[in-house]
Amino acid sequence: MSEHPLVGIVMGSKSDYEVLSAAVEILKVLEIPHEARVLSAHRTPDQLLEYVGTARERGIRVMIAGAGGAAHLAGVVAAKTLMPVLAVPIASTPLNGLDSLLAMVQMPKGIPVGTLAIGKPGAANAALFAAAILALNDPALYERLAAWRAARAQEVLEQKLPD
Ligand code: RP5
Repeated sequence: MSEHPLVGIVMGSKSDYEVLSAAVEILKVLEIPHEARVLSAHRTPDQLLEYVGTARERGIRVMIAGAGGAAHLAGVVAAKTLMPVLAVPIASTPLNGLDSLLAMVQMPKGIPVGTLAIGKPGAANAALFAAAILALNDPALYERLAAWRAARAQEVLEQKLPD
């Protein structure tokens, strides 16, 4: 997106994008400027810290971090910023994301990470959570988010069961 991004998405590997794309789709629908980067807490720690350390001054207001395995990415991001950090556990190991979920949700007291569900539902909800945070100070976004919710409700009401 050309407008300056409000949401920064980081993921530990390009392989995580299949899941994080669910967040990108929601941000696009809600017209929230965003950017996405592949940055790993253990493979590119210096570049990750540089990115997070300069995010706020570049206008980013919420971070989304998705990773699999030991999944320390969100915790490292949260260690480097006071912005809200939303974590998406990714099922990329034989433990099916439970490893990532526990790593993210069990952050020690003092450095919070808001952990969503494993996989695409969590990625979509991370984007919706980011939208809710940004909507606190953006009435137009609040209206778009309300319309999105209303559309989902309408979808349910229009569902028909077989006779
Ligand atoms: C983690 O290791 C990444 O977040 C990814 O979920 C997982 C596997 O990475 P690749 O081997 O696909 O690069 O760091």
